[in-house]
Amino acid sequence: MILYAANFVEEVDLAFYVIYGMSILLLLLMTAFMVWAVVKFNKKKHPKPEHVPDNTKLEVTWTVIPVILVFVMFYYGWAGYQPMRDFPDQAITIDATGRMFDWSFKYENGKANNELIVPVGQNVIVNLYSPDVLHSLYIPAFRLKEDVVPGVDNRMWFQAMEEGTYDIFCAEYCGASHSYMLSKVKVLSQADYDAWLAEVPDLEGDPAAAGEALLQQQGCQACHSYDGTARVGPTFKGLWNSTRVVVTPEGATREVRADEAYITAAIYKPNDQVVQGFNPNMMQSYDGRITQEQVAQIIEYLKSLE
Ligand SMILES: [Cu+2]
Repeated sequence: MILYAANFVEEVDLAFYVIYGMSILLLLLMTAFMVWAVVKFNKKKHPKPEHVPDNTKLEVTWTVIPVILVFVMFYYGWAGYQPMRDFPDQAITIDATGRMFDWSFKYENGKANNELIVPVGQNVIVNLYSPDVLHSLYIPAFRLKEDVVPGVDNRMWFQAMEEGTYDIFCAEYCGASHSYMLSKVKVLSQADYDAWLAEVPDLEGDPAAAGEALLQQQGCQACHSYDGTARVGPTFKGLWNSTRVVVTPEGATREVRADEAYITAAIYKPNDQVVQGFNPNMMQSYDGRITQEQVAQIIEYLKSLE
């Protein structure tokens, strides 16, 4: 028995193989016919043009057969697609937000994560939101791809059938770091999922750990590494208290120290001072998404990164 990662895989694959099989068959038949025609109607054998009379039977045949083939393809395509748009009444609902350039997933109990954690064998509805540009949530192993459009309430659903970890891509070109807009679906057993969902880390009294969790949740690592490599934005490693040359929107450069004021400004008004060598306007303001208190937690975590 073949094991499928999710409920739609079997039908989507069937539609694919039906169309693929027909394409191969048609390719072979047409190529064979062309070769036969080249030999049969060779100019040496037929030096003068000859009148070829109508053949109604032949014309009807080559119209009706392709029409039937196209409808067969349509049938399998529709049979695979229709259930994806037929949403179940009973389902876990997760809000997914795609933004330049990361994914975040919010659960009914308020828990947020930058990976999609789901239980095996349960219906999951994923609401899709984008605050900025077009993205597309693509889970190849589940044969699912749905556009994430600003201002449009789109959604997808699935039922994972195999525990494991699967890739998530953004399948709609959304900017310079589109190809870094990666995440994972983790399919857990029901018990592991329940435990994961209920687990709210107690970060009270540990601002650095709270800051780290927040950066994780917001997907900051998509653009800012922890290990010194430059991505779309500068690395977090060694950032705290370092001296940096920044460029203002007017093009002036100046030297600043990465202190509290600088980091706060970098989160709330990221484009007012862009580190030299990095492209401006790559980051949106996190004003309204990260509180002052959370900025302080992030700063505590950055201090620990030296
Ligand atoms: Cu994207």
